Amino acid sequence: MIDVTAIGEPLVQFNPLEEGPLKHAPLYEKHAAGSEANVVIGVSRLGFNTAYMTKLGRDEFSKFILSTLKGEGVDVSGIKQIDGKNCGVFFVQRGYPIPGRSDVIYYRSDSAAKYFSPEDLDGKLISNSRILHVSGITPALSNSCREATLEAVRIARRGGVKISFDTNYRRKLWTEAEARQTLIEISRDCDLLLTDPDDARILMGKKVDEDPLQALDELEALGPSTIVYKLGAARGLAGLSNGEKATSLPVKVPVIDSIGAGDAVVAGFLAGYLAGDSLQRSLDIGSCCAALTVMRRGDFENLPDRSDLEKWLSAKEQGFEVDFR
Ligand code: KDG
Repeated sequence: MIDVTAIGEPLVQFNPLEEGPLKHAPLYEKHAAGSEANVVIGVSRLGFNTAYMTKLGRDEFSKFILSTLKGEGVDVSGIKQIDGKNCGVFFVQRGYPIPGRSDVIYYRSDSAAKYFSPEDLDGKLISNSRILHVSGITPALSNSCREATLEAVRIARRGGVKISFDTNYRRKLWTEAEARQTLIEISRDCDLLLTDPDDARILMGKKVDEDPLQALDELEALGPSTIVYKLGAARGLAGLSNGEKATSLPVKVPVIDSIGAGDAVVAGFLAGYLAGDSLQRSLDIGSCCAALTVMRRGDFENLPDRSDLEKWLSAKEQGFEVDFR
């Protein structure tokens, strides 16, 4: 049995060693990335079985992505490699023009993953999973990716597989008007909705309540029984599960690269959910994963294993005044 199967587009990330405009960045680090790949890697590190479905090419970057996923223990039997297309790439611009914020510049418009279609879905893999995880990025890539995402959700529904959906609206891929219907459709079908105030506005067609606990009530009307509301580095997380609500305050950490924080929240929360942890603990795990991720370049490298997670959670309880020697 697989705990979490995800579909999405893995990407190679180039992250400059220095902050500032990319035009003046001479040196870059190469990382594997992509929202849903980050999530399965995070869940896998916390001790669960994961699988990933996508299309890659046969280029060196596709080989790099494959070996990274395998190395992190992710089942890659649902990944197809095709001729003539390459793995997508993106660059991160850090700390400019807004200090502490990162931006992404994509080179992915004809990537192999864009050609993923419903025929590429491994229905058995989905039905054999406890959770199917999808995000709002995949349906934005192409019509066939949109169809594949919706079909994966239907397969999961039929098989009683829980659906986790991170709205992840990416304005560089589609307009709000294009995204809205699809995001609403998946939100109505999902069991776990992971979103933030900007995406919630798209879903609800209006600004949601400033008070996160009220906003959760508005979002619950869409249908999901569990919601994680990502409020950013200053406000942390709020969540709802079967009528119960909780919040998790963020820990202030030095931010090197904010990209990947949202996926880290999803990975941590899903790990808590799968373990049957309380809503509070699941949110706290998500919050820990996000804090660790932003402290270095790359989306998932800093995600914890079980033992580092427990160290963090106990240190947090003691106000970080703890000596592990
Ligand atoms: O959440 C991090 C992702 O944004 C990054 O890895 C790139 O998947 C990506 C995307 O489509 O923006």
